Amino acid sequence: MRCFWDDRQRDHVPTGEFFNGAMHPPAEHGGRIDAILDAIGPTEAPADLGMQPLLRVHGRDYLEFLRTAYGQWRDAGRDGDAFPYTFPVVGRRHLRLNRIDALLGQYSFDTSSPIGPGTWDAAYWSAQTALAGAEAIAGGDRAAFAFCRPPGHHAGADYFGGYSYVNSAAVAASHLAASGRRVAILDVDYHHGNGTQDIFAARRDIAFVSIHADPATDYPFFWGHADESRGNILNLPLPRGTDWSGYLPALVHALDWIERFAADALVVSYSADTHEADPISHFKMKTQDYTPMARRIASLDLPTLVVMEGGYAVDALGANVAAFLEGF
Ligand code: SP5
Ligand code: ZN
Repeated sequence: MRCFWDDRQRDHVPTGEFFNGAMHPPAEHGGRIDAILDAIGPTEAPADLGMQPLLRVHGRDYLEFLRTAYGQWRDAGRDGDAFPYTFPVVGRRHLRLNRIDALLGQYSFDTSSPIGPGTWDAAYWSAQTALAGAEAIAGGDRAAFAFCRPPGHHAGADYFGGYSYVNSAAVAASHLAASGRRVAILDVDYHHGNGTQDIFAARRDIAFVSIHADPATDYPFFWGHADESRGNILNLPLPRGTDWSGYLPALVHALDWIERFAADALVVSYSADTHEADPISHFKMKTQDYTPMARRIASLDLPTLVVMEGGYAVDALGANVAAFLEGF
């Protein structure tokens, strides 16, 4: 299987994240990178397809904000990473605001996703990496792996959050759909892929199914409930403590639903944060479970792009990714 990676994805170097009333070391840190690269063998660098494929998913003003946010933060006299602190919960109407703190809140939904000097470049090349994988399966490959980092599935059309800035899986899916394919997205990250769901909520040619921790107990809390399912959206929340025996029936349900959608291509938002050792998550998957999981997905017999999302148990991360890719 061809694997894609761009070294500019190293340029996102978060210094901390805020939750539970305190700053913590970032779960999504650069140590994840070599753990995965060492386990998957040679990678190819993506071509640069430019901004147009990103603009199918994200607003121009949002991308321009992301590109310039850190510079504006520095110009405002701030040190360290940029963080939001005030959010427009009353309504996200389109106000033309200038102050960087207003913009950070307008274009985000949490305080765990810092913007540093290299965040834009890393997120841009993460999307290009996903596009390179999409091109590989469009060209006839049965499966490809896009090692995207930072992750993307929490980023919406005009917001960042959940360590996500540009929604690489969504960019790849809409790129595949632009040439007439029906595309299914299967999101197996521990956390609900709220950004991807929001981006494609009004689409008929792109379906989104997510298996994740019940948002009644876990981040991102406000999305991912079963009753959001409709038409092209299926949410399958599972309780904390779920292991492979509890996960499999949900996966079978998801795969049956994808078959009924009659997709031409599949994008998998893959994460290893369902692993039992994950420091911020509460499922009980074991490394050896990821191979049968992938085999089940491969049994759909669709051209499949695997996009890397989360996974924070660095000591197990390489083995978990390799076990998953082994199933294709
Ligand atoms: C891509 C992805 O997996 N994003 C996840 C973002 C989760 N951020 C919320 C962090 C809150 C973690 N609380 C953990 C408590 C650990 N004791
Ligand atoms: Zn996650």
